Amino acid sequence: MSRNPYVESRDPELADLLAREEARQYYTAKLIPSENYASNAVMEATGTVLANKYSEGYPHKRYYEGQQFIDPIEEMAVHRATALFGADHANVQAYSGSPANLAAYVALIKKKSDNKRILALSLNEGGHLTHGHKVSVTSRFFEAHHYTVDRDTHLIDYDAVRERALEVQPAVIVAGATCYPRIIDFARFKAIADEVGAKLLADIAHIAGLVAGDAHPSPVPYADVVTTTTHKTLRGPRGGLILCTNAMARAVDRAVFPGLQGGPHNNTIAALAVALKEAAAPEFRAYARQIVVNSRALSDALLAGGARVITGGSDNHLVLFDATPFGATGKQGAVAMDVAGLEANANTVPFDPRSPMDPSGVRLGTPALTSRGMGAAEMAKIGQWICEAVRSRDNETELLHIREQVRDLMAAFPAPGFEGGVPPRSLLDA
Ligand code: DSN
Repeated sequence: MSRNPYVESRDPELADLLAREEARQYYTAKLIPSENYASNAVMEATGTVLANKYSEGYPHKRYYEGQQFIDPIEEMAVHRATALFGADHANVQAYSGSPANLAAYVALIKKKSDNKRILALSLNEGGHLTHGHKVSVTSRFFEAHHYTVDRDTHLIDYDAVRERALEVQPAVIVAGATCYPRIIDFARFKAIADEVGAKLLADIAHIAGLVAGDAHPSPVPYADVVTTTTHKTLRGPRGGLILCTNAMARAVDRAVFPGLQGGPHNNTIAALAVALKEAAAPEFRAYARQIVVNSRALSDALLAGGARVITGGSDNHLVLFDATPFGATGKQGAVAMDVAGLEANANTVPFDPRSPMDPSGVRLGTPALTSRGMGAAEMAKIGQWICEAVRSRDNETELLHIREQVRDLMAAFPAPGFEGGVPPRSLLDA
C-alpha cells in the first residue's frame, strides 16, 4: 500500500517522486551530518491541521482569534525546550537556523549601537554562511570578522580567538560550527566575550541533540543566546529554536516577531514539542552517546583505510576527511560515494587551497545511521566502503558492488519514520 494514498490519488506524478525518494532514503547510508530520520510521531504532527492556522504574536497575545489550542501547544513546546536545555527562555517560532541567527543578531546588537561587529568562525574552517560570510546578508547588516582554527592541529585555538577579539572588539562573539569535529569549549568563549565586553551567541545547530543528551557540554550556562535548528541531531521537524537568558527574552521575541517573521508554523511547533519530549526520554541520552561512539568508530575505520581525517578523529557527530590523498577532489569523492549508496557532501578542509564549490574534503556524520540502531561494527564496514568507493571512483562495477552491500545493510536496520511501511527495494531501480 502507498505510504501517501491521498497524494497518490490527487497527484500521481508527485506521489511517484515521493515514493522513490522514500526508497532512496531508506536504502542509502545517510552520512550527511546535518540530516536525520524524524520519528513517525514528529512527522504526523508536522502534517496536521495546525498548518491551517494563523497565530501571529505569542500565546495570549495574538492578532487572530481561535487560539484556544494553539496557545497551549506553543506553551508546551516552550516549556519542554526550557526544561530540556535548562534555559530561562525559549522562542520556538524561528522558521529555521538561518532566520534564528539573524534574529539573534538583531536581538543582541542594538539598532542605534555604533558597534555592529560580530566575530565568528570562518566558513572555510567550519563556520556557517550566517556567521557573517560575505555572501550572507548577515555581513551586509553587521560588520563581520572571523577567527579560524590552528593551521597545524585544525583545532580552535582559544588564545588566538582571544587575540582576535581584543583586536576586533566585537559586539557579539559566535561560538558554533557546521563542520568542526571536536568539542567546543563554551566556557572559554564566555571568558573571552566577558573580557572584551561582547555578548556570546552559541550556534548549536549541529550538536543540539548531543547537548540535550549530555554528550557535549552545554552552552546554556554561558551564552546570552543559543540558536539551533531542530532537525539535525535533535531529530525533530525542520525548524528553528532560540534559547536565551531572561535578560534577552523580550529582545529575542521581538526580533523574531514582528521583527523578521509573520505567522509561526504551528504544525512545526507541535512537531517540535513531540521531538523535545522524545529527546527528554532516557533512550535519547543513550542515542546521543552512541552517535559519538559511532563517529569515533567511523573515523578509526577511515584512518585504517588510509584517509586523512581532519584533526585525526572526532568527539562529536561529525568526521571530515581530505579526499585529495586518494587522488580525488572532495566533490569527486562525494559523487563516487553517492553512486555506491553512501550519501555525504563535499566540504572545504581548513585552509583549503581549492574553492568551496570544488573543495578537498568530504563531510560525514553518524546521527542518521545511529537513529537506525547501527553501532561501531557497522561504522567499521561503512568506513571501509567509503575508502574503497573514493579509491574506485572510476570503477562503476566496484561502486555498484559496494552499493548492493550498503542496501543489504540498510534493509537490516529499519529507519525511524518508516514504521507505516518499508519502501519496496524494487523502487530503487524504477
Ligand atoms: N546546511 C546545514 C549543514 O548541512 O550543515 C547548515 O545550515
